[in-house]
Amino acid sequence: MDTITAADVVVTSPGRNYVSLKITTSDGVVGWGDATLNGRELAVASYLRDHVAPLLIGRDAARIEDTWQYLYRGAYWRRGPVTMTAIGAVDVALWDIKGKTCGQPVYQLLGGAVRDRILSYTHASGWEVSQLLDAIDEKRALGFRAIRAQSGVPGLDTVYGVTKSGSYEPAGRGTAPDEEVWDTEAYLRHAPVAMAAAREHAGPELKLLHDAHHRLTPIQAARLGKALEPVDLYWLEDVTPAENQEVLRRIRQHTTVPLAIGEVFSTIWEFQQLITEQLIDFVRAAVSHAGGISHLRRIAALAEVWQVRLAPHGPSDVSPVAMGAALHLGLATPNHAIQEYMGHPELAGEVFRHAWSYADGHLHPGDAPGIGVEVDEAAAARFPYQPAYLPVARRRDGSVTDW
Ligand code: GCO
Ligand code: MG
Repeated sequence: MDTITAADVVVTSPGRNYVSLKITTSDGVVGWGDATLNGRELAVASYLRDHVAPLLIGRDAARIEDTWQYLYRGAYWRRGPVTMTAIGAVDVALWDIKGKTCGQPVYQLLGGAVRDRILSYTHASGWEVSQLLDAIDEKRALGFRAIRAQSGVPGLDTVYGVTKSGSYEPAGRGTAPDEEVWDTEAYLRHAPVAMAAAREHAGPELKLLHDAHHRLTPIQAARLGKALEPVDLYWLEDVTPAENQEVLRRIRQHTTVPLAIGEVFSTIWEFQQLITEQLIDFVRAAVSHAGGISHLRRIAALAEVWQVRLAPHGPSDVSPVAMGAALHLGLATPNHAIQEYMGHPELAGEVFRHAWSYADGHLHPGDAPGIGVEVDEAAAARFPYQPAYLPVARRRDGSVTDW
């Protein structure tokens, strides 16, 4: 029996913070998992170090499902992003170990490839609409056939997903979050104009996506969906906070725009109503935040029954380890639709070496045994943790709203 002999947490900040879990076995096999939770990194690091690592020592590394059940059902206080990210890291590290032990890429252990490559989308943003159109051209020149378009909003100084210059990164370094002013009405006036310009510029074939980032009430979401119907979006993302899943029924009554939701959800139970009532078209959970490959695979299987498709979250805060895991799952999952690929800071390339690759608008996990992503611990040590937070948004009257 190959038992777990060590479980170590590596926190590093090559351009942004990442938390990785390293599991070592008695046979000397090392598996890596991603435990990054943007702006709450040290909570997951502590959960793993203080409450999970001691329980893993001596366990059979091959028993991935039993370990998942032990950490989920065995903890009375379960669910929630911190717990599920910690479990996800253990799960991915154990799949990595199983793949390395068998000498197979993980997608082979999941039943083998059902597609040759994975369609990916990236981000294009511009403060002015003309800058957005240039950004779309740049991304198309890199081969992308699916692009998420975001633009600035007249009258606002900061807008989710867009910078006035340089590249966009949601988390800001510092010991407290930046505060932004948000105006939903201004956004609702401008977003349809910007997206119509993007469609007119790009022509009919480009898959265009847009992220409303949880800011709308149900009736505002319905109106935006209707207004965007002529744009023929591939999806409209996170229209409402969606904690109240009932409200999606109202939105569906008014618009046929495809809806994508779930990057902040971490269990199948949070998706249950959304999927079984066909209130969404795409499940956006990340491998790292939704309990790893073992759990996201179950969410995908439930979604398949209801013709809902999987489209995992893949911003810069999903580390190259979780990106690799998502690609193994995507290659082997029939109802996988598309993988978000925002990219990582350049310095992250010094810490994470990955077998997965991008070419011509598509991603592939590669054929290295396991997940195919290794963490260089010496390089990681050169980039110590730096406090960073996602912004907080306030309305014009000063009250806090959803970011
Ligand atoms: C996306 C997301 C991200 C999140 C970020 C928060 O669709 O990629 O909305 O940009 O804001 O991952 O940590
Ligand atoms: Mg999003």
